[in-house]
Amino acid sequence: MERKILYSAVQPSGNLTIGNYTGAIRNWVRMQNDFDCFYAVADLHAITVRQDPATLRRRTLEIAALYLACGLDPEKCTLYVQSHVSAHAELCWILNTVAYVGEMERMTQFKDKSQKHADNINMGLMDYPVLMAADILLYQAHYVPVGADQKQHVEITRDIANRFNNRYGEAFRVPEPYILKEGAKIMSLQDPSKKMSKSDENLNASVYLADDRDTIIRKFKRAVTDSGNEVRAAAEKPGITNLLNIYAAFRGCTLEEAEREFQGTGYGDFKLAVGETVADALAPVQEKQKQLLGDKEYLAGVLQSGAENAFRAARKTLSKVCRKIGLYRGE
Ligand code: ATP
Ligand code: LTN
Repeated sequence: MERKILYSAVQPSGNLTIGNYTGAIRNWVRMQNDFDCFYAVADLHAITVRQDPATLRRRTLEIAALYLACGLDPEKCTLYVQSHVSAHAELCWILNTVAYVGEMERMTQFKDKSQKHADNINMGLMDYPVLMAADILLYQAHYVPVGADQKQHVEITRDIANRFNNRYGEAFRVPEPYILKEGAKIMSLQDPSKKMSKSDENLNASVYLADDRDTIIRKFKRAVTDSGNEVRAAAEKPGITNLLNIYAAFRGCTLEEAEREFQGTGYGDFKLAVGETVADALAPVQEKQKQLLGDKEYLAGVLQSGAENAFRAARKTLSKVCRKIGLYRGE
């Protein structure tokens, strides 16, 4: 039986947080045995906000190393850098002709980022979801494992695919988002009404995968909670609920199991337990990433064969699309 296809990516727009890990990468690792997986470092997406070139270059490699350190196996899945496969930008251009300005302006992420980067509302920022649609549709993906914040972008990808298929004939599979409940939306430790984000200026708001043990424990100790003293998940306790979610995601248990475990525990001890759990889980990943970054040749090799693999798959879709829309390719 043909294996189903999975596509996902993370942008090298900052240091990865535990949200990126629990919402995305951790699930990618679990799925690599059962699906045909393509995982990219989305550098073309990252430049929609201003990036320092040297930092972007370094981060791209660091994230690739992190993918491997988290357990992605290049023998089982295709790992590559988005800009190494030019078909992404080519298909994006074509899809731009079926995507509407109005629907792009309505995207939550576009609205948030336009506010945050008011001095740089560039065309790429608005076009971001179309490039993401190109990423996914090029590989005929069945599923897109992402955190909850990206659901809207997968939905617009479905709309674009359907619109194209209706107008020009079947060219794309219509993908589905794949969002796991535990860890799909980790909130900021300083403002639990806001998603934890790698580009948050407040360094205490996010726990980075690269943070050392003491830093992790300190950040959890300082996490904003409420004035009560009961460790349980509830709408009026967003800080504690977030910490319970993080704990459940890292322990691989359910929220209810986490609540039961901490019944009667004080906030201080609970926060320490969450910090220690996260630090314990990240230590081996950090060690492995360091080791991998010491072997740049190996990493470059993995990314090169990944890009070749991706290109072979992407080329098929792109030729089909060019044919369907009438781009002259010889008789
Ligand atoms: P930025 O702050 O630069 O927008 P980000 O931290 O939101 O970055 P992305 O590169 O946009 O990260 O997201 C990569 C993946 O991680 C996506 O699948 C996204 O849904 C997931 N993700 C990001 N933040 C969280 C979070 N707080 N909780 C769960 N998943 C998350
Ligand atoms: N926009 C995504 C990153 C991303 C992505 C993709 C995710 C770029 N291309 C394709 C899934 C599929 C984000 O997480 N911010």
